[in-house]
Amino acid sequence: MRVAIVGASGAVGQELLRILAERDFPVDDLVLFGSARSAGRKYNFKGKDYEVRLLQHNDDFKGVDIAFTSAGGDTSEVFAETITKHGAIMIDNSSAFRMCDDVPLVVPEVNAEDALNCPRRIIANPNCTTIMMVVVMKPIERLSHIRKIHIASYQSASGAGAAAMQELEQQYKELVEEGRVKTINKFSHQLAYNVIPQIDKMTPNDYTKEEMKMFNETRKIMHSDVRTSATCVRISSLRSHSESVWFETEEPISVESIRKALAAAPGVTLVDDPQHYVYPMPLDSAGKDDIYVGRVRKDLADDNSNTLWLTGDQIRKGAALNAVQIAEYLNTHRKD
Ligand code: 2RA
Repeated sequence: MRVAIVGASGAVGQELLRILAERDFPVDDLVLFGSARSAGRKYNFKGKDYEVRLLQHNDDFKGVDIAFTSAGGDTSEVFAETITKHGAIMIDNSSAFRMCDDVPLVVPEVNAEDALNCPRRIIANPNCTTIMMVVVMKPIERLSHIRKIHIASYQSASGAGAAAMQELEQQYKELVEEGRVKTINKFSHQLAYNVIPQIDKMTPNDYTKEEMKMFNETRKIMHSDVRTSATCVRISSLRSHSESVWFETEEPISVESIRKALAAAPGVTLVDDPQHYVYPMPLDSAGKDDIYVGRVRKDLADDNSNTLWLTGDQIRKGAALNAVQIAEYLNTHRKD
């Protein structure tokens, strides 16, 4: 396969290179694209160096089978036609097309077959917090329909990209060396020693875009009428997002049945021995593929609800790994 990565220098682009190599995805040829800032840089893939080309409106995508795009929604919108016009399938990590009726929104553990119906040759990769949650909610949905989900998220700097991770490290350095933070560019406030209860822009209903993504994307991926209400929060961990999730099912379900379903679910690792202080934390899930789940218990406020804690690597399953899994599914199931 001829594979392209748009946004090759970013945190997700770099993770895509690692994951394609690790999983031995059948790459016969690789083409890397980036902005004027990253054009000319070289990255190694399986022992060979590849130079980043400037993304332009030309025929550079001729012969490309799969194009992973992770350079922001504006770039995806502007270049979608250029990328797909010669037949490439674009697996897009941005939010540009996620809610379009003619673009499938796919998490392979949940709705892999939706990827086969992509008339625009675009498949959208969902938002990271949504991906992590639906991987865990799907096995529970099979026990009893989930009617409502409440979430508080704990999102690492990695969600805002490689430069934001560097900014967090810089803020801690400035605190140690100079006693105050001077660098605040990527976040709207100081993040070091702080939590920021806003991710992405505010919308007119006073929920953020990140929170509305959790509401809308969950329904589309799970083909469900579930209502999700989230408060998304940036915390000062570097990598891996976590979520506290309360979910109400149509029928009451036991903690034991949830644990059993999660232990058997693809992409999920159950780490749940609270009496011995065993539960998953972002430091444990960083660099790993699965979503880690613990603290499964009854919701004390509602007999039909249970609650759990999950954590997963936002750059891997929350972005690059999910995109590569979609490509793997297409590779084995798509006819043309
Ligand atoms: C964040 N969810 O953590 C976003 C990234 N897609 O900022």
